Amino acid sequence: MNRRDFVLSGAAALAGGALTHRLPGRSGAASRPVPSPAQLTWQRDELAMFCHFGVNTFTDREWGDGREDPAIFDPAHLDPRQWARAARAAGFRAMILTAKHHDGFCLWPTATTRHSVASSPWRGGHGDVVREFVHACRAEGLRPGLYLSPWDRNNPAYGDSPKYNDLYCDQLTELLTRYGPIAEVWFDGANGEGPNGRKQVYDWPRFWGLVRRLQPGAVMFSDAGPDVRWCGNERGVAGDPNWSTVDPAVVAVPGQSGPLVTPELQHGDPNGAVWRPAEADVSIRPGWFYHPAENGRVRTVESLMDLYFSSVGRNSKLLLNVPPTRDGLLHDTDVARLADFRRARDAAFERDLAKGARAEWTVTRWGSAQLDLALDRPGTAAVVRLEEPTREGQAVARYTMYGSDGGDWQVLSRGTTIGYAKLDRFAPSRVRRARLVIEAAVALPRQIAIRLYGGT
Ligand code: FUL
Repeated sequence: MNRRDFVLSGAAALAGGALTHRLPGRSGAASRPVPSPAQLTWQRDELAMFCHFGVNTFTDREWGDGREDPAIFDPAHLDPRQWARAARAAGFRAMILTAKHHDGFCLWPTATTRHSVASSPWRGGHGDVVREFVHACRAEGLRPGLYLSPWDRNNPAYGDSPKYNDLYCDQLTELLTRYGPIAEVWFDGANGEGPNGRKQVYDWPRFWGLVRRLQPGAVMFSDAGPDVRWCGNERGVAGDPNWSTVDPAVVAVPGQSGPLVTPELQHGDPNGAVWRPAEADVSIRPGWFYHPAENGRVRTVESLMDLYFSSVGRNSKLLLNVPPTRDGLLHDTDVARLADFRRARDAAFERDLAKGARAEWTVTRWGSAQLDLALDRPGTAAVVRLEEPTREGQAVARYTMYGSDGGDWQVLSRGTTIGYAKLDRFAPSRVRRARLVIEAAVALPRQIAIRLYGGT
């Protein structure tokens, strides 16, 4: 029996999406979850910078206890434009600020509490870090995001659940109505005790509904999404496999734990009913906030490249924290490291041997598929980048990538899921022809785009 139902040839077959095709008699793929436009845009950023900044920056702590005196907040040279320039130069497309961390200190002049920049000496109490941050993002073409910690160790209303939920919604309303479009609202599930020793019961459906109403174009991040999920660790390592679909019942609200939760966050679920891709957050330094003692412990460029491969290269997005100093600037070492990271990526992905290659895409109705490439310019490949057209969902569950220099096929890499992007590194290999074999899929695989990076 001929299992090959459909063959596409020509260089154009490489242009993912340009030659989408549907096999007769199979409609299951159409009913699978697909990303919203906001989720697609979020993932295409690939790289976002996280900025942990606040009273902890001045106390040298990671978690404030809420009793910090606002008088300590006085960055002499605060310049979010410098953060944004460094981010943009390094190829980042979004930036997220801790508008409020667990200590409850608000980086904008809020009407909800006196525990804010308005009570600090910075800019004579007339400053607004959030405003300067959002302006800097816009000026540098970055999409702004805000983190508003639900845990608040300062606010006396915390633990008085209806009252604090009202206050938290007021804070969200200020942040989401004063500063124009916000691309991502970042929630964690932190839920410790407040100043009165009481715990808070958060009203997540209300918070999410409010964000959706005020900023319909924003994505919301948390363990439980609803748009973007945590990858399950703070090491910047997405799962392998990593499905962008999840079962929403397994992680229903932020802050849940249990034996099923971490695997679901890491790997997603091939049969999950909702599209909720993973974001991998990690810091360029050991801590999230700036600590002078960590100036010699900024990640190396090799470590940053490893993070890129374990996040963007595993169908995730990298949210890399680069904490501003007490001066309100990114440290020179961090800025230099970001620039090195950009140079290393530019060098690794400079030459695509598969560009212009003649391609033949074969797919069976049983979910196996094959892409054959005859390279225009044979060369030595060391990295392959695979992309599914995720606008139509995610299908591939297992694949092998082969290369040949004219003789037998050699295995270059094997993998599980592809999704938005999959990057595999392998020992440099001479390649004239390449073959991707999709061995398992949960829906009909769509045209895969391949880039083969290497040199002559
Ligand atoms: C966690 C917080 O407890 C850490 O301090 C940090 O902000 C990290 C990104 O999220 O939930």
